[in-house]
Amino acid sequence: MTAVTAETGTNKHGSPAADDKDASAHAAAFDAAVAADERIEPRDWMPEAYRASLVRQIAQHAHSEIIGMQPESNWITRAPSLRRKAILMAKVQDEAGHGLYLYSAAETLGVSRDELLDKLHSGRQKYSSIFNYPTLTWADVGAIGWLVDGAAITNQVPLCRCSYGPYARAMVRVCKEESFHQRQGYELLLALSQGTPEQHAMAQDAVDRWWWPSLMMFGPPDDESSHSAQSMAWKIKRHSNDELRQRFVDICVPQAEALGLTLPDPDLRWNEERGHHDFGAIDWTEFWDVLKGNGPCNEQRLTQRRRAHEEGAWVRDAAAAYAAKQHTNGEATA
Ligand code: FAQ
Repeated sequence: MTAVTAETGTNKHGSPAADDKDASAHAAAFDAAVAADERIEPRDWMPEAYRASLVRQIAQHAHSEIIGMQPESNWITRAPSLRRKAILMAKVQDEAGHGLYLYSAAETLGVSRDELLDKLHSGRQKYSSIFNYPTLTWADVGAIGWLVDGAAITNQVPLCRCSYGPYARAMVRVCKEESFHQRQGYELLLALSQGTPEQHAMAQDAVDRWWWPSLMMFGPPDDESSHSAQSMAWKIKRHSNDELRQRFVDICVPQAEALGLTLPDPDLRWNEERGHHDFGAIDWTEFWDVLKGNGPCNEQRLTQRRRAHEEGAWVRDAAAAYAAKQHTNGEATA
């Protein structure tokens, strides 16, 4: 979007500083840009509520990426081979990278990374419910790759067309990497499923435990989703929570068959009329309970995150001191 920019009278928070006429011109230009599928860029005028909603979603997404490193990193030291260990380390590092792209995208909206991390650590911002479940066996690494990364891709591919430019562009690279993650999980589960009876049982048990929480990743049902209607009108979201959840179920059913594993839902069946799979009722009480902090690992995840942040303080201080020194040296030689 280029018609109206920050130079014509907005501050970095996007609130119109000019008179009413200017404000309505800004709003009209914003609406026209969204309607025309143009991208909104950081220096463009945007409604304060649009900015706030993006900060909320991008921050939650970024937090999910870095908290999401914990369940899988739990298995790095116990990976069954050097090959599996190298793959898993690369995957967990990718998640850290995704967090960095996303915090950078949020920073373009006028919030600092420190502020966002502080909100995560004090429980004022959320991260995905899925990462509050434990990784009990090696097969969980495969189930996370197949189901959790699979759900993440289903949700994130449409975000590559999000109306906010920096978020949409970050998603392009994230989705490419998530595809690799999904495939490594699928391949890991396939190896286990075709292995010994004990390995097959371990793979099935992991799928049994991760299936329902993966469906919850898409958020509450549409009639309970407080942000969907507005986010879709602004083209932040392109599809509703239920639409994406259905798409994910339809993708997973044939993949589970190919894996030789069963999805733990007796009500799962093809509905010819709808052209989709019907599936059983999701336990939304469990979902809201996990969001309130009562999942099996909420406390552990946040405690570990706060500790990692405190223990990394010296690294951040050293990097800042080095950057300041480089800056001073640069000025001296200029
Ligand atoms: N967990 O009105 P809606 C990954 C909250 S990345 C926790 O429907 P919205 C990669 C929601 O924030 C996974 N909270 O909200 C990886 C809101 O609360 P608020 C993360 C949830 O935003 C793989 C309230 O419920 N992906 O996995 C959840 O329109 C493997 C009402 O909900 C993203 O963040 C939930 N599942 O739709 C990493 C993608 N669902 O803010 C490591 C971007 C909803 O009012 C290993 N985000 N809530 O207090 C989105 O697409 C959307 O934000 C949704 C939720 C679809 C998640």
